Amino acid sequence: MDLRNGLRPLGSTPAEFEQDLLSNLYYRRGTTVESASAQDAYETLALTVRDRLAARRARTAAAHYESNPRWVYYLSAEYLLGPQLEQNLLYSGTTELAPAALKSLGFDPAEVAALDVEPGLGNGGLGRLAACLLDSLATMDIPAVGYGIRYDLGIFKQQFVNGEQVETPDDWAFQGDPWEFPAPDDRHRIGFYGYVGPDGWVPGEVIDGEPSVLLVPGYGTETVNIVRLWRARATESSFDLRRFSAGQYAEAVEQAVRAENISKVLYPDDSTESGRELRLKQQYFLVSCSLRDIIRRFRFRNEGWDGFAGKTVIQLNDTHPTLAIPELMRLLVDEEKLDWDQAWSIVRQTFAYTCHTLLPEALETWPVDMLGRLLPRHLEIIYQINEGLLGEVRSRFPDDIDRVRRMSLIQEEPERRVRMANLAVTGTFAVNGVAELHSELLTSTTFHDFATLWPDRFTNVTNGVSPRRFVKLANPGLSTLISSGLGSDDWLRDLSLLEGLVPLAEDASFRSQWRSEKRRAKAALGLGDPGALLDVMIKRFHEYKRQQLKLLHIITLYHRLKSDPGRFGVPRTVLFGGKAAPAYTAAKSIIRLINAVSATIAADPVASGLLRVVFPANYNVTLAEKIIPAADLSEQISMAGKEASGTGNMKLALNGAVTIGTLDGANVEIRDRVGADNFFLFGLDAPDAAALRGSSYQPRSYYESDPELRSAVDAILSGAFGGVGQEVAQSLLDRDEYLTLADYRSYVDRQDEVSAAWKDQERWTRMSILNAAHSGFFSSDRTVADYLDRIWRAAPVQP
Ligand code: GPK
Repeated sequence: MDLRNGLRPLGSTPAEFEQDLLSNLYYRRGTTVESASAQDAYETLALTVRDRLAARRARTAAAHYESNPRWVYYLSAEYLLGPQLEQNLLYSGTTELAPAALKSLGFDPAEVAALDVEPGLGNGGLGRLAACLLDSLATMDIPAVGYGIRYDLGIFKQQFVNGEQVETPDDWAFQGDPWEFPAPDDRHRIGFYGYVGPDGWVPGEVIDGEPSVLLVPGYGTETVNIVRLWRARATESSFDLRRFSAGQYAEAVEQAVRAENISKVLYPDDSTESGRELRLKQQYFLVSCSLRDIIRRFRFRNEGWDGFAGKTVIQLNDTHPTLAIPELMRLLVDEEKLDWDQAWSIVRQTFAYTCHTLLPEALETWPVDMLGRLLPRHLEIIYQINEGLLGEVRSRFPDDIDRVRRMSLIQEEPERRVRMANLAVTGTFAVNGVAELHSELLTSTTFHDFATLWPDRFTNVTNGVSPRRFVKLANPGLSTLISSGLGSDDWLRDLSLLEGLVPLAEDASFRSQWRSEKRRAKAALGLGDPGALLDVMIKRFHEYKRQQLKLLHIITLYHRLKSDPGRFGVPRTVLFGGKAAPAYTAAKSIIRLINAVSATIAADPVASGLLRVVFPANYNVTLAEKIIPAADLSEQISMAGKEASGTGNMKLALNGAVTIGTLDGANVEIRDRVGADNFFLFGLDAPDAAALRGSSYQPRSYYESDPELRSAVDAILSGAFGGVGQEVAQSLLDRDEYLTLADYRSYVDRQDEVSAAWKDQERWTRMSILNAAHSGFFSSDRTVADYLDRIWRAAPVQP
């Protein structure tokens, strides 16, 4: 059957959509209009919208089958997909149809839409980047599949109790997930533990990986790609009936529970290694299931192994899926009986690796003992890969023992550990950083030895964000204004067209409409005074990102207000959003202190009208879509040389926020494009910051010589904010690992210029429009185009 035209077309009129809703309500939900709950209505709507995408999916799959293309496979432990309903309404062209049909059936569209829960299957930037890349791959008609883990519990929900972060589980799929297609027949059996016998690995424990599929529609095209998420399932034999009959109920299911724990929970770590065996199990589970699936798909249209690397590129999203390298070696050598060299050449042509960090503590390593116990054959393979690597190093650099020690896949001291980043560089044909500065620092520092050995392997692909998600869906009002200014909405598929807004920055009536959109977005956030400058810092909490610097600025503003209210610059609302890893005590202290400062200012009648600090709990994609359109000022204030790229910086600039930032990550490229006049630069650059860190940095000397800084720090130390957060100030004085005090003066002075610029609203609006106009480069479509050109070399297939 020809799937391209063998399907009955789904309705496109309101009456037909209503009919489709009704049949899903009856036949798939098993209820009636009269007895349907809001949840019934939501699930029915989701199914009705999903059907439309599924029809496109079938046509896409047929086109892919026919053309037998080269595939891009994206392996990622995290995907922060964001709310699915609004996206799928937009991408299926039913944004207007659906609420009208719901209403005419007697449902409240707003109540129904509010039931959509975002799958929080990621921590932060890395997981959201994966989602933006999938969006762009589909939009650009590239045959691609994302592979990940379907965690039962996503990133924890954050609450504040007495200002402190409290984590609760995110049971996101409690009601089931109507967007998912379970595919239990595509299970794969995965082993762990055991020993290596004469015929290869004999696992001591087996579990099943069961996939479900989420549809990933392209915008303005027929293509619908997929992401496959694996869930761990106990095998049939794992239930112990004998024990159950003996009344040992817990013991009877113990093995099953242990197996299914593998996909139980997303590790809420960001950039630091958790060191838990369960996490290593998750990583192996992901790659083993995914590789078998990739091979299964290859076999649809291909035989043998000669063509495999030509038809397949597998992108490793950070080191989390690096075990794919020894796993593919094992499959090829032990199971497919290829010789080592042939297998290694296939592996080396198949994988590519994206590094997302510069923090040494974020480079994953695993104890040799643990890895060898869990995956004995993989450890052997890693040793053999290491022999090849070190042989090459020795022949290129004879007698350079120190180099051999640095490059080895095995760290010897203080404990033997496998260095996953070194393995990832060794087993791939391309390694990229995620912004120009980051990629330069990778080759000059983190991977300097490897870049010396294999210079051609290293490249840069600057991150990007989906304009559909972060402009069109997040900011419909501004999107309409942009389309009317540009005369079409083609910019949603070619973001460089935003340059056409440049002349409109000089058009007073356009500026006034632009301002109205900002005010509207602020009003929607419920932030009171829409005339106040909305100063936004939204990102994970980490000391290198320096929320504590923003906090010192707030306290300084507060002190100025107290001493001379008449002299105060402009009304400001400072908004924080973000979570701290549950075990990251210092970051949690900063959160607590922010909430305490917020309360102190709110309780002060002199200050509260002019300065507000708000910190909505549980920052996630849903909340980001509300905050980003409203932001006037974007805080990108990490210590230079620490933030790999940042992507919030791009989302905010695209929505007309002006950046105050250091020369770090992609800030550098944003400033280059929007122009130095439309960007508030401050602080040490990466070389100067590294030099200061390398010398004997004395944070106290800054404190002692700057009265405003001193009184801000003293206020915290003296307990002026509900008596909390002294440890934050103390650690700044004693260590200040990220040079907060060194950058304080330059930051505060720049903020004074921000306030002065805000007073001239026409000038500010011009800057705001020019930020959006010059940020077209930061579309994830451009990022995908760069990956295609530099790494993936895959071509579009139109359904
Ligand atoms: C980097 F190493 C990591 C990590 O574990 N999680 C994560 O979100 C971020 N990142 C970087 O911190 C950002 O600079 C970057 O924009 C983002 O990944 C996407 O590349």
